[in-house]
Amino acid sequence: MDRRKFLGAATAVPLTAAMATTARAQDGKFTIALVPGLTTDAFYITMNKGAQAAADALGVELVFQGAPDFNPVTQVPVLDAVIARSPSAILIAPTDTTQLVEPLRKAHDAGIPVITVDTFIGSGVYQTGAGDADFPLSYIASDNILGGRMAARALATAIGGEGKVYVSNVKPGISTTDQREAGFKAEMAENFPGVTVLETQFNDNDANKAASQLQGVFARAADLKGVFGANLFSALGAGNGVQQAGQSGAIRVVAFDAPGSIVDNIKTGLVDVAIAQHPAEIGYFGVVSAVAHLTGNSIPVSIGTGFTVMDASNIEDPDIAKYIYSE
Ligand code: T6T
Repeated sequence: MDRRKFLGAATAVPLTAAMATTARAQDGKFTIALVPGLTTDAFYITMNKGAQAAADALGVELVFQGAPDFNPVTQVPVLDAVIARSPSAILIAPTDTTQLVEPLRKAHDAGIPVITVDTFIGSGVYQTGAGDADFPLSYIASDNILGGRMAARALATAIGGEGKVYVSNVKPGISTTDQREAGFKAEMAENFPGVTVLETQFNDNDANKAASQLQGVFARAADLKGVFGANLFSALGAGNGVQQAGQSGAIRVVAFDAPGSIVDNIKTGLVDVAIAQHPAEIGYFGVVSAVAHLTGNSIPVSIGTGFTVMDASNIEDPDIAKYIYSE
């Protein structure tokens, strides 16, 4: 592998010895690795498409390599294998805020620039010189606190501002879904006093588990009014649980993420609202930022991408439907 001295001009971050080289493949192209939370999730498949579009436009090679489930235990060996191939830069959605810090430090210590996409490590505030997890160059993602607040407003409105709801979530320690739950609870506490938020149900990213948990919560609270599915699998499972309990339209569902299946559920009335992220933009800006850094430009320490709120009133609009995730 041909490594050349980094001779770039202005950079937003201090240039340390470890960061002072960039790697190009033998054909002279930069190689950028994208390590998703898991490979089979429509969210990351869509992110990869956006990343590939940027890679094509900029003439760099993109490698998409991840684990089959959303779990640090399976993600870390994939990351180790990626680091061993010395890519020019790594874009990664770390599956845990703390457990990915040391594995990613290996990349940083090897001089491979790290940018986190979707999820973050540590506090997600990078390049401050504080803490032990601020070495990634940039964090590119949705504003997940805001997304959780938007979900709370949608669910509170759907249930007329009164009644019991709960959050169907993945597991603690994931920056995105932790923040969505925090935003959801904060919004309910501040603005919807008539809404009671029951204990969160953690499903380990397993839609079947989320469906049985819905039925369990309903068995314990027959006056359950609504559920917020904090990511794709939580929302899909919660919706299925509502349907299996024969409560479609009675227990209201607000979904985070927008795969085709959730959109179908909007059309049947099972799901009220889906908050679509813009994963293709996250992937696109990830590659553009990596190349900008590799060619000597400064890059922002954080880039926020937007949301599209989908419901029965707008889902047929092509300007809305274009944000449905690719499968
Ligand atoms: O919601 C997305 C992503 O933002 C989150 O970090 C993990 O779950 C998804 O990939 C959806 O399954």
